[in-house]
Parts: sequence; structure tokens; C-alpha cells
Amino acid sequence: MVDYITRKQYDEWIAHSRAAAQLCGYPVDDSMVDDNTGLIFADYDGFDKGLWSGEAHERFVIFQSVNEPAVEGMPKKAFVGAEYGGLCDKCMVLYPGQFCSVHYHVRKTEYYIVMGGTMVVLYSRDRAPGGEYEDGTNADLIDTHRLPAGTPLPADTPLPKGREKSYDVVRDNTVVLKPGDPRFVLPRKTPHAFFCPPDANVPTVIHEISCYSHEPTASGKNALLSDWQHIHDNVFLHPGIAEARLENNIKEE
Ligand code: RUU
Ligand code: CO
Repeated sequence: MVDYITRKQYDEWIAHSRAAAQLCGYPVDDSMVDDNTGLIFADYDGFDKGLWSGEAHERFVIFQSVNEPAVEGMPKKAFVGAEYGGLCDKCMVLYPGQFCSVHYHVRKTEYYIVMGGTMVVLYSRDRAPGGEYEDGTNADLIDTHRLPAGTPLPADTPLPKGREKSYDVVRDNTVVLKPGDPRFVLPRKTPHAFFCPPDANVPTVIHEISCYSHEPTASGKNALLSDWQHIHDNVFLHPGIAEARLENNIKEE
């Protein structure tokens, strides 16, 4: 099992993804590119097959242009709920067969504008079980509506090897999104995943707009936000993935 990507493979992947994002009109600048721009969620033997093998595996690219807590000018007493708000704007790029792993966010609601290619979204209509993230107690959630039913994922769709089980909660509901389609809003606590179809001939380029992204790599700007430093809002359904987000093993040659 290969647990690294070579520097050449990584840099090529990011350069191709950046070209696709920019051609679709998303403004990527150098400050949005580093060794965490590509997200690799699993050991994978096929990096040497390039970006067009169509093989199902979990990796994709995020170019993030805005991650704004949006607390400036807010009454101090509102800060307690502000971690559920904020603004984030990013572009995600997936080549054929590439998946975003099944996950949910306790705080973040997100929606997608497909800028290029086809995005297959898998989602659950039920909120993730369990209560508040920090203490495990059950909270009383605002619960006004369910997501509409989607189409079941065809049984023969190849899923990332060794990760098939984690897709069970989202495989009953899928929606296929293309440029110009209505926005698909995924409320917080909704398990979701997405992929670029294995037979696609263009990558999937997605503009994602959401609440603030509490990721382990995001740093607080001032004392107020240091209260958020410990928050990691991406909960992955396959055990052990969250840590992998922080550690791309890039082998220098
Ligand atoms: C997409 O669903 C996403 O939430 C990105 O914004 C990353 O945070 C991980 O998955
Ligand atoms: Co998400």
C-alpha cells in the first residue's frame, strides 16, 4: 500500500486543478496554493496512473478565497452562536473518479454552484445522530424541514476501495448537479459526499459557499477567535480520516 504522493505528482495535480478553476473563472492566487491545497483522504496505490484513470479514490483540491468569521461589529453577547455563522468561499476541483469522503459538519451549512463538469452529490435526509459536538449531549435542534428525496446511487457505482461501508448512509439519495442548476443547500449535520463521474471527460469544478470553515489548519486572528481554535467541524464517517487532512505525505525526490 502506498502511503505517499511524490512531489511531482502532487505539484502536477494542483497545477491542473488550478488551471481548471481559473478557466472556469474562479480567481486563484499563489497565496491559495500550498501543500494542504490537495486533500488526500486515503492510502492509494494509483497516483502514478495520473489524473484520468477514473479509479474511485478519495482526494480533491480546495482553493479557498474567503474564510471570514464575520464577528466584526456584532454584539459581544452574540459571539456564543457566531461559530455557526460566518462566510466561506472556496473552489473545489475533482478529476474523474475522485471523491470527497462522507462527512458532516456540526456548524457549517454549505451550497454549491457547479462551474464546470458534473457533480454527483450523495446525502442523507436524516441528521447525523448524536448531540452537540463538544460534550456529546443531545441538543434541541431547530428542525423545520427534510431535504427532498434524491435518486438512489446505482448499485454498480464503484466506490473508493476499503471505504464502501461509509457510503451506506448517503447512497439512498443522490443528485446530479451541472452548471446552471439551482443551488443545492446542505444544512449542518447532514452527512454528505460527492464525486466526479469516472467516465467524465472534464474535471468537476465547484464553487462552494458556506458558513465559516472551522478546519484544523484555520488559525484565529485575535483573542476573541482563539476561542474557536480547538474546533474541528468536519466529522468524517470513516474512522481516522480527520487527522489525515492535516498530513499530506508528499515525498520529495
Ligand atoms: C465539502 O463538503 C467540504 O465541506 C469542504 O468545504 C471541506 O471542508 C471538506 O468538505
Ligand atoms: Co462538507
